[in-house]
Amino acid sequence: SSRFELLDISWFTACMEAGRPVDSELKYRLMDAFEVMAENYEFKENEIFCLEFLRAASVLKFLPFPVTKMKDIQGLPCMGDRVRDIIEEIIEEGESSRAKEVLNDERYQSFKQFTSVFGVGVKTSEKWYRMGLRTLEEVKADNTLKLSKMQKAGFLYYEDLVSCVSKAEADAVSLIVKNTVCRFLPDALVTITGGFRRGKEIGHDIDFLITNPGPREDDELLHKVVDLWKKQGLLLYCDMIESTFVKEQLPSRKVDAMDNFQKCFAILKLYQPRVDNSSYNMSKKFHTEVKDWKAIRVDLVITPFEQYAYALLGWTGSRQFGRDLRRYANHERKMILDNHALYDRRKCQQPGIRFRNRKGCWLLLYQTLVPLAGV
Ligand code: 8DG
Ligand code: MN
Ligand code: MN
Repeated sequence: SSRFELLDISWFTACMEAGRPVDSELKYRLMDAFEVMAENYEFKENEIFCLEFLRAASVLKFLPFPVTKMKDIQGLPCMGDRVRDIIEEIIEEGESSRAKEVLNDERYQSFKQFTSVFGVGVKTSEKWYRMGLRTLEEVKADNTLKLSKMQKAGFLYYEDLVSCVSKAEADAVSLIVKNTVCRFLPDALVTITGGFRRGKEIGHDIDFLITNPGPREDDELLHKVVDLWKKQGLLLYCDMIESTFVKEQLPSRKVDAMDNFQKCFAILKLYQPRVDNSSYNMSKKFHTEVKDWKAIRVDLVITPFEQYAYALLGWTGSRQFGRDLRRYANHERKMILDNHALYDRRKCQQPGIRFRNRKGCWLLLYQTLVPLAGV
């Protein structure tokens, strides 16, 4: 039923409180199959089917009991027909023919390779695939392609960027970020967000949220930080996004909306002591240089202090949790949550006005939305 399409937070919380999720071989096999299916739908830009499998994977992940038969998933939310078919097949046959088909699919394999490059998304992959390109080697060999600055960096530091960031590396970068920020704003709060704040051991990047609790604000802070790293030779790439937040602006109703904070998507050079002495000695012998650093993707986001709590919630993720939280706020609490504030729709003096946005989607416009208290 449609009631179950919403992730019921109380049900979810009950599962979390019931203890650690119970893992079983079969559950991992199911989650892996769902993730492959979701990814393939993402590559086909079918957001609805993609989300269906992502939600199903999230539900299984925190299920406090193992799944061994169809009866185990009875009454669970987010188990639509497409999902159930795969569960049934995996329970009976041990694997999913559909997921296997996807894994062997040429288009899926190419998109998987292409999107592993920083700066390459589904749109670019589609373009390359249509041009007949199938592997990253073929892309690299094609010098008619116009790569963006971001994609060039993506290829240049490819090996480092696909190898995951460890917790130790995150801590090392965290020190660098804190030291640099505090040079310019001594009282600034610098917090790791993203996967590492959720307790993950590895990540694809490191996310930071920066705010200043004091009266002082510095619109130039992020520029100063980045400029210093440039001078120190630590900045390998930087894409600065200026803030587009307007106080009177109405919140975005899109479930997947990004925010309007000033931010920087960067690649930093993290110097690492070499553990492996043999290559060092070899290099001394042959007078070649040994690379003693690793390229690391870093996201820096800066927020006004009153919006810090909402930014922290949003940037902590996961993406799926954020989506569900916003859906819950909207449908069950009649509120609107985004990375800037929480708004109560019932406190509106005037009813919302329906209008179509540029993409032709219906939106509700509230003229008198007042954000609830911030930090
Ligand atoms: P990972 O890096 O370990 O792979 O996982 P992650 O840390 O959860 O993912 P992320 O892509 O680094 O994003 C961190 C969270 O921030 C994610 O759950 C969604 C949220 N988020 C926003 N705004 C934006 C945005 O503009 N871009 C991205 N990439 N994420 C955003 O709230
Ligand atoms: Mn991250
Ligand atoms: Mn990130």
